[in-house]
Amino acid sequence: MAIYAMSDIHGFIEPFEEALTHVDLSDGTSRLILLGDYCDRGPASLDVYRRIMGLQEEFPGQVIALRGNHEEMLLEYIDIAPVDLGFTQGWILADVNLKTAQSFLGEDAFAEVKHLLMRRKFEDAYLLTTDYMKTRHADVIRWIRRLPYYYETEFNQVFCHAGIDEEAGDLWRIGTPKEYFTSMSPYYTGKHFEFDVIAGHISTEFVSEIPGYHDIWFDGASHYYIDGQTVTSGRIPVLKYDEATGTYSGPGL
Ligand SMILES: [Mn+2]
Repeated sequence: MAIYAMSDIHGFIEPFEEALTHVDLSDGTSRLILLGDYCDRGPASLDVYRRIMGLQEEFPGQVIALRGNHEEMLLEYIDIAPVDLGFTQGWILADVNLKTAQSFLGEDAFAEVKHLLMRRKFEDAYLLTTDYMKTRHADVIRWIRRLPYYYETEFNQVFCHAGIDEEAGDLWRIGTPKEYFTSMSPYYTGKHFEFDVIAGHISTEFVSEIPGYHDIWFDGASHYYIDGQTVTSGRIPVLKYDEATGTYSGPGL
C-alpha cells in the first residue's frame, strides 16, 4: 500500500496526466492525495477539476482532494459578484489573462465576455462569467465548496496545501486558522514536529533556496514540500510513501 501526493496543478492538464502515470491505485487501498490549487495559470483549470472528480468516482475513497488558496479565491469571486461589483477589478487581476474563466466558459461564452471587456463593460463581463460558472458547472462549484483543509493518515502524517499551526501543538486541528491551511508561509521549516507535514503552495525552489530546483524538498526535520512550480518546470513531482518500509520517495529525495 502506498500514499501518493502532488500539489499545485494550476490548470496544467498534461503534466497532471504525466504525473498520474506514476500513481498506482489498482490495489484498492493505496491513496492519492492532492494538495490544492487546481486552477489558474495553466489553460485547463476546468479539465483538471473534472479529471479529479472522475478519479474520485473511479477509485472511491482512494483519492483525496484538499483545498488551496486558489480554490478560496475562485469561490470568493463567484460569491462576491452579486453583492459587490466593485470586485471586478480584483477578479481581472487575479485570473491572469482570464485563463480560468476561459476554461469554464468555452469558446462562445468567452468571446462574449471578451467583447464586453473591450467595451469596458467590466461588471457585465464579471456577472456573465460567474453566472455561467455557477449554472453550467454547478457540480464542480459544489465539489470545490466541500473540499477539506487537511488530511491525516494513520502514519503520523498531515497533508495540507500550505501548512498548520505547529505552535498549537496537539491543538493544531482547531488552533490552525483556515487561512493558514491554505496560505501560510513555511514558518516551521527545519523544526521537528510530531507529525510529518506534507505541503505545497510554496515552490520548492523558494523554500530550498536552491536556484532552479523543482523537485520535492525535505527539510531534514518534519516537512516535505512538493510544489515543483509547474508553470516554470512543466512537470508535477509525485511524492510516494511506502507503508511497508515507512519511507518516502520521489524526485529529489
Ligand atoms: Mn497556493
